[in-house]
Amino acid sequence: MSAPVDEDAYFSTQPPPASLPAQIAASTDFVNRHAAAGRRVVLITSGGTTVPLEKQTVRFIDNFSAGTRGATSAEYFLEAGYAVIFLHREFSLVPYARHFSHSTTGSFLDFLEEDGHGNVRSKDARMGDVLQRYTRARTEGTLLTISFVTITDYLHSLRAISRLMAPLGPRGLLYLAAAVSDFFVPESRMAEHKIQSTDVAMPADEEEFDNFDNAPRIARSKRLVIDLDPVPKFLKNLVDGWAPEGMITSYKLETDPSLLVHKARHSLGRYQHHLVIGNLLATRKWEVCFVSPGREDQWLRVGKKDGSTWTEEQVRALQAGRVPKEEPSGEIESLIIPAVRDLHDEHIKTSEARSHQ
Ligand code: PAZ
Repeated sequence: MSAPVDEDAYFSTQPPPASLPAQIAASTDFVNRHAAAGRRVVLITSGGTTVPLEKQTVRFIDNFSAGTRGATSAEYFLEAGYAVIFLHREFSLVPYARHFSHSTTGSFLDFLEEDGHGNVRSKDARMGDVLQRYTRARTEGTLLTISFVTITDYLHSLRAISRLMAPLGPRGLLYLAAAVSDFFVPESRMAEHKIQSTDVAMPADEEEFDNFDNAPRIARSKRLVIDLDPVPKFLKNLVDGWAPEGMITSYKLETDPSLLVHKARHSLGRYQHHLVIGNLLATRKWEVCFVSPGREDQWLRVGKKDGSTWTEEQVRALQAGRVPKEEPSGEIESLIIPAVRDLHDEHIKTSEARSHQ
């Protein structure tokens, strides 16, 4: 079993986001209010973290995640009676608005029409229902959205908010769906200014040696070699110290089907948390695998849009990571969230029984 990572070494050298005090104030109020009402609270992480290459950041490394899993899950958790802290990558998908934002073929304005007198109404039948659900979450104060950009912002916010969830005891749930960078450039090695691609601004006698021509009349491009450190694995700290009573669910993403379940089990063994949801990049909207201690692995698979059942051959193809021709009949989060909720019920029962012994 792995020992928790030394937090101080990381958090004292990587500066927190400027908004952290405001995030803490808003989350404290949110958690205390819902804890007093006996409501469950889920902290959802969503979207990808960036790895800046410069302090005054012009360039950064990013990943594919649009935040679909996190934003969709948030809606189902709200429907299931949870209050939701939605810690997401700035400008990634957010609950409710996700249905109309981020279109690759147009704009959210395409969902609206105007009658010639400045009055606007929706052209899309779903908008009324989505707006109602959004308004309910706003009115009841059950959705708090907080954003991050970099891997360091993310880790500072995750640590601060999960520590604040203590008053919830086992009624707190962490649902870690963000695609978190595994590598980063430590602050101490990060360039202050935009990394230059040529030496054009340098005095002639300071120009670097160029292995094609050591006296170029026109400055030529340089290669950029990036040296990244591994991001410390803080999940054990989360389990043991930051949110020890809450239920902790993490996602595991792979692209190689032969690794998925093995890596999910490994993660569970290493961090001793409660649930790992495995998914393959190509098929993540069709199926996921629940891996939890003392239970058989459970595959959840969404139906097909045409209503027919999956054949054995189609299931094998899915599990081999091949994108099916069939559209999913709905959102797989509609299966995932009730199943997580069932495990959370058990977690609460077990914790309460233990505390009465
Ligand atoms: O954001 P998205 O819906 O495009 O992707 C979701 C996901 C694949 C990032 C998520 O389901 C997941 O697996 N998160 C954990 C990634 C990881 O293993 O670090």
